[in-house]
This record gives sequence, C-alpha cells and structure tokens, in this order.
Amino acid sequence: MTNLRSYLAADKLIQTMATHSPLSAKLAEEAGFDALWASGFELSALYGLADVSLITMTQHLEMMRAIAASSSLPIVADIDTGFGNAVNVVHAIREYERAGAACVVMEDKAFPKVTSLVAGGRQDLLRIEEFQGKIEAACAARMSSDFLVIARVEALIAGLGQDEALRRAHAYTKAGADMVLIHSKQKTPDEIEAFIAAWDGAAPLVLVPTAYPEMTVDRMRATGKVGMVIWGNHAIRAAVTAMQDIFARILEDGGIQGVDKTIVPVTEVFRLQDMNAVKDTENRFLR
Ligand code: SPV
Ligand code: MG
Repeated sequence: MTNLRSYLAADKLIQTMATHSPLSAKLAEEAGFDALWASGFELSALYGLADVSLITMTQHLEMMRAIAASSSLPIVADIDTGFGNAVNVVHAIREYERAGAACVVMEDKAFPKVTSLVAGGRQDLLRIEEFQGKIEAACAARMSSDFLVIARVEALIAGLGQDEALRRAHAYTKAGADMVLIHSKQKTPDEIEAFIAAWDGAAPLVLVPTAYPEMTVDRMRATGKVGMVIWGNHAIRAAVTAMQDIFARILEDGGIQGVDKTIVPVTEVFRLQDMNAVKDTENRFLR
C-alpha cells in the first residue's frame, strides 16, 4: 500500500474515489484512482439510512476491513465526528489504524452530525478548543507517523463565513492536523476558491467538489494548495442511476431481453470475484 505522506511530499494531487464496498473499491482501483474514500454517506446509503450518525463505528470498520482486504490502495477513512469526544477519538484512531486505514478525516461538527449537503441541515459545530483537543488526541494515538490526520472544517457548510473557516483551519493545523478538508455546498467553486486564495497555512487542502462540479482537477492543481480531491459520492450515485434505469426497463419490456446486452456479462462479475482462483484451488486440492 502506498503511503499517503509520500504522495504529499511529492506534491501530488491525490485522487480519492468514494467506495461503499469491496466491489466498488476494486472498480476504483482498476479505474486508476490513487486512494479510496471509505465514505460515511455511501455506507449509510447502502443501508438505506440517512447520513446522520446512525451507522456505528463497528459497521463502518467492518466494511473498511473488507475493503482493505480487497484492494491495495490506501484508504482515507471518514470517521465523521470521531464517535464522541477525545476519549472516543483515541479509541477510534487505534481501531482504524489497526484495520488498515492510511488516514482519517474527522469533522468539527457535534455528535450526532447531520450530512453536510442537505438543504437546511442542522449544522452544529464544536468549540474550536474542543476540536483542537480531538485532533491532538488523534495525532497522539496513531502508531505510525505515516498515518495522516485530516481536520475537516464545516464552517462554510454551517454558513459561518470565510473568516471563521480560516480561524478554524489555522487552529486545527496548530493542533497537528496534516491536511485541512474545507467543505462547501455552494453550487459554484467561488466560495472554495476564495478560501484557497486566502489560505496561507502550511497544510495542504482537501476538497470534496460534489456540490460545485465545475471544479476540475486542472483548476485545483492551478491553485498549488490542494493536496487531495475526494470524489465524494459518485460510486453510490452511479450505482443508483444504473439500477433505476435497468429495473425500470425490465418491467417496461416484460423481460430482460432489452437490457441484457447493455450491462456487463456475468463473466465480468466472475472476474471481479476472482473465480479463476477458486477453479485453481479446486484443481489443486479437491480429490
Ligand atoms: C461522505 O462521503 O460521507 C462525506 C462527504 O462526508 S459529504 O457527503 O459531501 O459530506
Ligand atoms: Mg461523511
């Protein structure tokens, strides 16, 4: 597994794709992404639940372990609010590092959190000092210095403006955060680009441009301050689009004759399941 800190040292823009399962992780790796986002939103959606701290740490960890077992890419674990206070954070960091995460992203919202992109969502933030304590706890709890701690600033999401976002980003870097994720739900990149222009901290920034899709890789690179982009929920949205289309068509057509050639053959799924390895094992050992 590549160490994310070495990417940072090389000034690489790390492209991180959302995943909710080992299968989506394998597809992201084959597509050529650098890292995997173990997204809380995607896993919540997979369970048919809202992303409001309903998924437990155990559920998220279990999926993350399954993802780690099926991909060699570094995993950026979305630990939401860190599951409580600094005491919970220490426990969470030990668990996530042991489970194979390369990095965690922890957000400065109060538990239970409300998903960031929903219109009119209740967005309660922690006091800066309290979140600094949680970042310090995360840094102190990690076993390897290669394990990255990313502080996620939700001040723009909460409508508190750029000054508050900058104040928080500086405070969290002072507490030891390796990178700062600055999130925005504005429909254009303006708010984020204004933040980036004003950011004079040493920590590279992380963007999740879901709400402002015109923010391209080239545009992020041009700022010289973005170290990672997270394509935040495109795996689950792509899956929903595909299933909605195919399910509707099967009912409309009264059968699968129309869709059969439009989806991957079952042999492609066998390949992703590594059925050949099963056959080899059978040939070797079944007597
Ligand atoms: C997630 O994917 O779980 C995220 C990104 O935290 S967002 O849903 O945009 O908050
Ligand atoms: Mg999340």
